Amino acid sequence: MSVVGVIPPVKKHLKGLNEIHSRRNLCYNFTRLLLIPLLFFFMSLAFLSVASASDDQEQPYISDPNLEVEQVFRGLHLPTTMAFIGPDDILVLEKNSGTVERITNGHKLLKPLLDEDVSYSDERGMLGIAVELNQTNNSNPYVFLYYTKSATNGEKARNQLWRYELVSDSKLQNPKLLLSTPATGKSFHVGGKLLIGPDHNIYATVGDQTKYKATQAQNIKNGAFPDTTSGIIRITLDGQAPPNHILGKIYPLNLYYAYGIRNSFGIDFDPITGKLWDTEDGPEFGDEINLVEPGFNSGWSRVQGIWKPDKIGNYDLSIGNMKLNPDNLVDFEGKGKYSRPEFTWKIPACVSAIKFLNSDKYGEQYKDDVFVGTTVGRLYHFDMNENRTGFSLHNDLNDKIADTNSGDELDQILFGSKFGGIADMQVGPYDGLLYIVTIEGAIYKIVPR
Ligand SMILES: [Ca+2]
Ligand SMILES: [Ca+2]
Ligand SMILES: [Ca+2]
Repeated sequence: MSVVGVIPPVKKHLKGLNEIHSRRNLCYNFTRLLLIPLLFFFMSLAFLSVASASDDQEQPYISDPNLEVEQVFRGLHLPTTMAFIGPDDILVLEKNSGTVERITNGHKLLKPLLDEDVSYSDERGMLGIAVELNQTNNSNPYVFLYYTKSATNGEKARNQLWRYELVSDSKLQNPKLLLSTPATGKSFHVGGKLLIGPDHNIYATVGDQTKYKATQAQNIKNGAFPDTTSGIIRITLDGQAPPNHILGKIYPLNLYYAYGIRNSFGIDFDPITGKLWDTEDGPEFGDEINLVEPGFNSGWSRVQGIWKPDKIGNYDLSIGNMKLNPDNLVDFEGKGKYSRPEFTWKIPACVSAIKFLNSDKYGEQYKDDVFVGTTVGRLYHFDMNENRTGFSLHNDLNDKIADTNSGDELDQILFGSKFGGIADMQVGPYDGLLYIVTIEGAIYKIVPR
């Protein structure tokens, strides 16, 4: 999901325009999907259970015959992400409604836990959730939310991280603003995926917000000081900068865990090594999976995937030369370190969520493996290499590059398909199963047959 809002009108930019449209067509775009939930509502009247309709090619499926897809719920409106608060008890966000909904035992509560006034153009809206259940004695669980607060009398729209308390499993109260990032560019590449780390800090992805070549966090040496965009932000549960700053002392550079990121909808920690991984979306090329060490520089806007972006009009969108060791990057006095992706797609794969399966529910062969969802309905699976610094890949993928999107080349990592647009994935903390929420409004779980 990418794409600029302003399209250069001049004829010589037609190639760029076509590429913009091809990207739009390749990756689901929230704006295009406004009508789809309605469609699915009518379809859901016909299908009570997805799993039983296995002969229908448009139903989601897993290629391993020992596993199958079961529908948990259908009928959400543009959900973006979810979090468990108990067994069969899920909080899920609706992007445009600005609501936090609760699905308990396959039923949605009539009244949302929260209904915020959000700006929801394009990739803005109610975007991120993380839950910290185990607070100190007798205190309420924390629910963290990332959303685009609507413009109000004179105040511009802002992308904000808030902390709420979950009271009686039914209300979100005592809001505390932890972080406010400028919604300065266009309304794409907002990010907003949230995650609580093993260090009990909260991590948030914030894309470049389509404000190109603006800051040092986009590897522009004479650019503006980083402003919390184009990175992975790490902040304490009280909204403070963690004491062990990575890239510099000055706010908000002291919040950055990683930078050089164009657009990300997925982060997760390896349960074995405790290291962070992300997925990143390129423009017309170069979607990525990265091992994100502290101070990781992903290279944008100098490199995406392993290719240098070529200029079209004002925007670097089309694929340029291979750039394995990009030079002239911003390194914040040696503290930032570039590394190439552990996997990259030459043609957009439309990557979204990334999840480590920290359970043996599907057998030993999947335990602690990586799963990556896409907004075109594909689900990928990766075995880790021996020291878990990358993936175990063979044949055409030995070079860490998917040159095509064909099943032939991707066979070894293609795990499932036809999910619609995968918005988020979670491993159920109570049953160890992989749960998938789709842009079309369904929640699925993968179960052993
Ligand atoms: Ca990168
Ligand atoms: Ca495995
Ligand atoms: Ca290859």
